[in-house]
Amino acid sequence: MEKTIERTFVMIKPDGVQRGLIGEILKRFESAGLKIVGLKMVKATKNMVEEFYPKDKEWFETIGQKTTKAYQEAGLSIQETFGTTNLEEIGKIIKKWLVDFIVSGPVVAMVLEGNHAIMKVRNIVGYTDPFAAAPGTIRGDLTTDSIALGNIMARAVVNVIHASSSQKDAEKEISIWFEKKELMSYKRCDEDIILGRFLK
Ligand code: IDP
Ligand code: MG
Repeated sequence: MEKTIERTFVMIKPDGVQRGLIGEILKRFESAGLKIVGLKMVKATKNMVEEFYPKDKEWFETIGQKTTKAYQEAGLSIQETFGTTNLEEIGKIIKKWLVDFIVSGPVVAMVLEGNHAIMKVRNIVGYTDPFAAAPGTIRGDLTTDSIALGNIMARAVVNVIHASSSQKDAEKEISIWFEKKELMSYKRCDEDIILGRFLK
């Protein structure tokens, strides 16, 4: 297999399932030429979701940074909502909201395979904050929540979908949600065209 072919983990969050968006989302990935190699509906446990989302300082701070940026742009006070401006502490508070959100209903877990699949899927998914996500992306087209509103209401941003953001995360996330035997190997009938192999 070509070295640029990757596998990535994607989860349709409870809001996406409850709004009947499973088909619309699968269609976007399938049309882009990504191959579904694992797929199931899961009611996740708290432990599983806590393990799934990172717990390193760097990740907490990245979340804190996104929040701070959204707050500055909306002219709101971080201190007032979170009682702190420390990025790591903000990240930890948001992770708690996030775990409660993900266990609130069934999710659809999947593994997608394709050329540069990790970044390709992130591009199709769009930016974390649906308010700032580009039109054409899943988060830009299919929802209107925002980081500012989520924080004011003390809940996670309701943004339809999760996708791995690096090779390392993809490997870890796939292993949390899927057993090896649940991942399939097969050939899409249009695979040679999608990957340009028909020219060789
Ligand atoms: P990503 O889902 O685009 O990779 P991350 O920074 O990894 O974004 O955050 C994970 C999830 O946490 C987001 O998809 C969103 O549901 C939630 N989240 C992130 N930042 C905030 C926030 O500032 N307030 C509330 N929820 C947030
Ligand atoms: Mg992430």
